[in-house]
Amino acid sequence: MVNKKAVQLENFSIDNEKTAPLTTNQGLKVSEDEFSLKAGLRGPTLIEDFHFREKMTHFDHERIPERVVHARGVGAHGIFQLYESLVEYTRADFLTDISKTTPVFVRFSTVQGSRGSSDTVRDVRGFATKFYTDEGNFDLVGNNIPVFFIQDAIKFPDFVHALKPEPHTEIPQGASAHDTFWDFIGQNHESAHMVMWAMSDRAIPRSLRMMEGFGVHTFRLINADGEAHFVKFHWKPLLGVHSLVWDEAQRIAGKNPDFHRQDLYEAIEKGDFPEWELGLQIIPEKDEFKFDFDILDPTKLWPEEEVPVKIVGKMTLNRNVHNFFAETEQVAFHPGHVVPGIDFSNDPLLQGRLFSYTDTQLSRLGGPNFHQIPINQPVCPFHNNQRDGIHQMTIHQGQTSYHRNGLNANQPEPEPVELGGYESYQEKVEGRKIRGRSESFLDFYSQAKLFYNSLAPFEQQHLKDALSFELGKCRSDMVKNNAVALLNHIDRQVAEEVAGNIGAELPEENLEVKSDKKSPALSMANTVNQPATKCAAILLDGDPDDEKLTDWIRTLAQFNINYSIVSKKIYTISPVLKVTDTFDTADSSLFDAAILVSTSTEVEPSILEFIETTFKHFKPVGVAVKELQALARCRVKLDSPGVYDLTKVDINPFIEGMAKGRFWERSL
Ligand code: HDD
Repeated sequence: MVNKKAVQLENFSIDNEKTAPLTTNQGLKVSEDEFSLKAGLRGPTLIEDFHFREKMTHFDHERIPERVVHARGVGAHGIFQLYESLVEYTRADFLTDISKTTPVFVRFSTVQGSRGSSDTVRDVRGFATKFYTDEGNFDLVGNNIPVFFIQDAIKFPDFVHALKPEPHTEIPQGASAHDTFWDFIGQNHESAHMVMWAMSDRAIPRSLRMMEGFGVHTFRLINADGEAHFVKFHWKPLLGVHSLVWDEAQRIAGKNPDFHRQDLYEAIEKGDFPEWELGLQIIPEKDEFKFDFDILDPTKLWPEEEVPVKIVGKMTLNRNVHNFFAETEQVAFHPGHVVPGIDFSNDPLLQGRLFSYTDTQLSRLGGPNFHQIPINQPVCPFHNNQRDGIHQMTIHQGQTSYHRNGLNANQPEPEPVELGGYESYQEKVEGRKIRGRSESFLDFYSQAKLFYNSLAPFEQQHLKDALSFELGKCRSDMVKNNAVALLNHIDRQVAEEVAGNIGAELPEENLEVKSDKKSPALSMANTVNQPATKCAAILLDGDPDDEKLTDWIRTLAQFNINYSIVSKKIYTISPVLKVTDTFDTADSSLFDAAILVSTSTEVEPSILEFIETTFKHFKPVGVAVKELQALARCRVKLDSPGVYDLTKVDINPFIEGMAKGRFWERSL
């Protein structure tokens, strides 16, 4: 199957690894690139040194402004394949023609930190997908959390100013644990639902490959007869939804700040292509007012038990970028990039986004021609009368650049709707000009409670710990008290525990919203568990039994589990067994499980620490020690859940443990 986007990008690619003479940008062959042109070997550099000046000027201007939010990210190419035609709902060809394979580009991101911040910080993750369809680009610019902090886009600059590092110190980087963020939350109770998600384990994903994605807003699908349905878009990862634990996430932020981007890159290079199914929640127009929330409110989700997710296709990320800047940094998403058959709703957050995204590219990418940058070009032809501007790449031929024209038979001409021209949905709209919030948007707490109720006990505990951590980092008593006052509307017990932990006042009156409603789909405890593509550390202390080790490694490979052999020094044990990491370069936080193989009578402290933190982070531990007394000083006990004595059992139970992932029962 030809990938139209890959073919198009090839036309813009240059393989610099091929032998070619070094030239200036004017094509002049350069004979010397190490020494500037000087007046005498020890003399000053001459201004006529055009080669030096060109090289230096280009370098001086290599950086562009980072994204005002979502600055740190990583991207990959892939394809989208539809399972069944959605012709009943939409006329979009990539959602109706199952013979089509649509190229996609996805960029994942964190929100708060700058380009150089760490991957594993507590934050919402951006999940932006560009579908290069035959009818133009469709961008699904979503997050890994299905709701948002605010209801109206006019508050976005305020929210982001509060979230970002504080203006007087530029602290903290890649963190929301600070006064201005929590001040905003305490003052804006519409954030109640989202902040519960942001404090949950969803905000510290194990891998970008193991996150859900959500379009968040309600959009519209329009079919060929002009009928509309409301829709929410979901991405469901085939590997399941998994998270890190907070202590682990913080360690990784130091041990490997590139943990997520490296994981994505390596998985794709290895052929473990990440996959997500596209799911749609669909509500007929006539049911718009049937729910106990307003479907236009972006702080509300549609419980999957009430509005099932219809799985309609699959996205596979199968190619890394050739050049990070050209592709990942220059890609420009916009929720307003839609195709015929997809339209907006009146969600006031979405409406505001429709302005912001093109606007921001003007300063980030330097002008109005950013759509001509290869990664942003559609794969279908594009013609109009827009002209000139900074970095115009196209040579538009001809005399006319206006509509209507007689000189060029009115070309390019608008296309009738029946032939694929876009038509906005003809919604009837009437109203007075007013700044205000619909009363139907005023229930801030019910779904925050629904989310909390739906979590497994260990997830609830993590959420309370996260709140206590974040608010514990705040310095203002007013900020802490206000945050607890917000929690008091959601869950009294949460408010009480957090207030106790951070020394804040618990309001006298219990204002918690009364509801036992749960949505099991919201808990990560109900996700898919499998061992594939996870990574085990095999820790060697002394000379191993080569045969057994080779056998284990073969079995791990059968389950597509990655591994790394870690020892004091890097060396080759046998043609198939190589130590690739030392106890200095590896850390338990970077692996999903560990096996200790020891022939010593006393295991070294650094190795014990490795095993103990693996255990502390609830991960499976395999132990194959010659002398049990070697473990005397180790806090990992062989009878604990998820600990396997590999001198007694074979590796399979350990692999089942890796599939399960975490043994939360250790903490309860
Ligand atoms: Fe946004 C970037 C997702 C609300 C304004 N946003 C950006 C990116 C993602 C989102 C994933 C990074 C795209 C990339 O990888 O290049 N944003 C969301 C979601 C929102 C949301 C899911 C709520 C449902 N955003 C939102 C609002 C506004 C913006 C309300 C302003 C009115 N967002 C921007 C922006 C960014 C951006 C300033 C920064 C860089 C960019 O657009 O290209 O325009």
